[in-house]
Amino acid sequence: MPGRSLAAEEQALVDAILEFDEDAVLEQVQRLRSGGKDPLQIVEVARVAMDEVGQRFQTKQLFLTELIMGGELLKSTMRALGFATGTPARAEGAKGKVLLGTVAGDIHDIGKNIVLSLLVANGYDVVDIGVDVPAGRFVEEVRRYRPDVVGMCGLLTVAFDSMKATVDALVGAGLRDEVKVIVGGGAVDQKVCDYVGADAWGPTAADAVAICRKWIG
Ligand code: B12
Repeated sequence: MPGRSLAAEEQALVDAILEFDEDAVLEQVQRLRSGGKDPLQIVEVARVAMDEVGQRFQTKQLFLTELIMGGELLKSTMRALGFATGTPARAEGAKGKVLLGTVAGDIHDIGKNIVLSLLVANGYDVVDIGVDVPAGRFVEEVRRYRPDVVGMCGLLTVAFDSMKATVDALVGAGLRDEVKVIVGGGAVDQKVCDYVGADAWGPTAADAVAICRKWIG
């Protein structure tokens, strides 16, 4: 949540996550909800904490077990907020069709599942093809499902090459002109978007919906 400092209740949620205290996390989430805070804003507060967990992991102040605990804690938070946490999922919606997956080599899916929940809530027909999805599988699913939009998620640096490989595979299969491609997750930015050859990227799940809305109504 760049550009603004956190309110006391938001900071309390960040602190509870950094202490890996699930009861306190759920209590703070409840408190923020009762105070009228939007679930998506709460996700972005939780993201501040997860960025810190990631930093501490990188600098070896935390270990893999704690990274896993952080992930589980975040999943409980998402469940408490009413977002989907499982894969794969299919929802029938009246608007356009979106194919969503985390690219090859990457299993991070918490953010992807928020994007999924939000698209479904906004009336889109979404097929979630899960995590660690090879380029060829994206191509197969585009052929089968004929989506308007392909959404790729990836948090690892190596995921950027997988995203590029997926776009290249769509070009190779003659399908690139039939779909719009959007990328997101963690460190994805405009540079990554250009590198992989996507049409757009979004910093948050809400952006994913806004961009799909612009493209397919
Ligand atoms: C939780 C976590 C895990 C969990 C994941 C659980 C799960 N089911 O997803 C576990 C423990 C499994 C894990 C494993 C690993 N992780 Co990890 N992980 C994280 C952590 C702390 C949080 C990620 C997260 O869920 N954030 C919260 C969600 C809500 O944010 P988000 O995904 O960015 O999604 C938001 C937006 O980006 C957007 N969005 C998401 N997807 C999409 C898609 C589209 C199309 C759009 C438009 C928008 C969009 O919407 C969301 C809401 O706004 C990050 C740190 C970080 N800064 O992200 C490290 C991090 C991503 N992990 C990292 C690493 C190194 C690993 C491991 C390699 C560790 C290891 N040694 O095994 C493995 C990799 C496994 C693999 N092959 O993928 C590094 C990656 C470094 C790099 N540059 O490559 C990070 C950055 C930590 C760090 N600083 O070192 N990890």
